[in-house]
Amino acid sequence: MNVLTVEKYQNLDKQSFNELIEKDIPFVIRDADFGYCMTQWSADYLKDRLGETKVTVHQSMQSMLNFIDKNFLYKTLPFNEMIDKCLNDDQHYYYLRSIGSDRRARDVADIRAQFTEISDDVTIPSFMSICQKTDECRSTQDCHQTGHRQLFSSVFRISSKDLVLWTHYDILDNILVQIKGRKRVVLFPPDNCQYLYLESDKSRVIDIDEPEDLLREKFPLFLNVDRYECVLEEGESLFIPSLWFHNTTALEFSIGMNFFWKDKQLIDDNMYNKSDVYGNKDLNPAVDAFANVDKLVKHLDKMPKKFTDFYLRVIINKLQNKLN
Ligand SMILES: O=C(O)CCC(=O)C(=O)O
Repeated sequence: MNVLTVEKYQNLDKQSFNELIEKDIPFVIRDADFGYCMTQWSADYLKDRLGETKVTVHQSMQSMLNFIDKNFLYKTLPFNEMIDKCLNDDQHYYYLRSIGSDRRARDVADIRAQFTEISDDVTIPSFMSICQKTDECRSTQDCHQTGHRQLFSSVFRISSKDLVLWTHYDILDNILVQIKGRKRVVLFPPDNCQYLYLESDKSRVIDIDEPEDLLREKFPLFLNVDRYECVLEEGESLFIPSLWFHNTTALEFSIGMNFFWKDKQLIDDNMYNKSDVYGNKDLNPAVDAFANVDKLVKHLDKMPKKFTDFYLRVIINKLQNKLN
């Protein structure tokens, strides 16, 4: 396992930020100013402002959320109660990932629209060139001209101390802002996907810190990963490029948020799934390709094993050549 450090920067301007984004490698910004929230948000402040606002959270008896065993339930409760439970419930762990008000209407998470009492606390720093409702742009075309990034969603993330969120990828670039508490983030590059035992967008390797001998038994390929690590301190923000796998551990009670944006070329080329409210549905051509792989396997299975294996090898070789 190759362990690498995520670089940290400060005093970024538009140009240096864009240059770093272009590299498509995660990096941390030490001093990005997202407004009043950076200094004012605390458990008490949010309880006071958001009081009875209902939120739906993951609740689990185990700190490591496991999407295979489904070791969690969804609970809807008032915001102030959720915060108290995060801090004081020693039987359970809680995780809030805010969502849109109406998922059937394809409503995406928008922290400032869904939590209006705190909407003025959040401003996206201008060096990120993320298009805001207050900006003049009326269309993607306008954003092309202004060089704006297209904001897709903004998500509230609150978790109990020690909560671990499973390794997954998103198809959008995002900035994860850590406001209260420290958080460890481990990332794996997209070309490590063959080592991660994927099930859709998530890795079946739930405990990425298991001792090596156990990993060797259960997930031997996982030992080949390049593991990029950082601890996000309060006030730091992490750029997570699309398709980079990430796994987070709240080292303390944690308050944060993140901003996902869409790639303009992919919007223009109609690549995004229109019903995606989380930013984790694969691009349209990838979905078609997966369906064709299923068909391909069906065709191959019609033949005797000797022929199936032969043609499978020929096809794998053809695909492998495409990668090189
Ligand atoms: O830290 C978290 O709560 C998860 C963050 C995450 O998955 C993301 O920013 O895409």
